Amino acid sequence: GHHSGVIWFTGLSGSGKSSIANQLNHLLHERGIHTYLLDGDNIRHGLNSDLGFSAEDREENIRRIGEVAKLFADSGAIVLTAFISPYQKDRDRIRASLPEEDFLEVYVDCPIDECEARDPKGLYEKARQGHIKGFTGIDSPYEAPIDPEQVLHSFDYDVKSCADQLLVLLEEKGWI
Ligand code: GGZ
Repeated sequence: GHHSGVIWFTGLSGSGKSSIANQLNHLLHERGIHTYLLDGDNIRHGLNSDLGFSAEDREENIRRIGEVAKLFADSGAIVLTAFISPYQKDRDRIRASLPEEDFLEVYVDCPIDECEARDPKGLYEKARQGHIKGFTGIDSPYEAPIDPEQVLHSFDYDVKSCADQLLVLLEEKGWI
């Protein structure tokens, strides 16, 4: 058996959160571990399709995701969440609502210049041109985690390597 809990990825748009979470999800499945991945594809288009990117809407987005993550963790899964989640207090609130050993905050730390150079959806360019207002890292804040369980340097290490670092963490923590 494995330990259930929440692996909470946070980082800028384009930092690699989703790719790393997907890779880790795959590696855990290979080991027969029950996981569930929450990301923009299954949350912002469905449950949270009523929410935008104001500070209030981001707070509510993260609050609901935290509640859903807890439900899946209760069901026995290792839950992986991949959202910018820019505010420390919102992440702290979810941490505080779970047993201490059930929450791992993972900071996907990538320089904004690199995120902007990648710009997979062209959103940074739109933000620079003023076509998107309140874009994280451009004209909306990102609060880097103060004391995360893991920092991943996704500029220096590729997706596979970052996911492998998390496997080591999960083994050390006795989750797997
Ligand atoms: C940041 C935005 C914005 C604004 C649309 N600011 O690269 P992506 O496209 O796929 O990741 C970003 C995603 C962020 O949604 P989250 O639910 O993770 O954000 S939060 O945790 O802050 O609620 C980006 C896209 O949505 N996007 N507008 N203004 N990212």
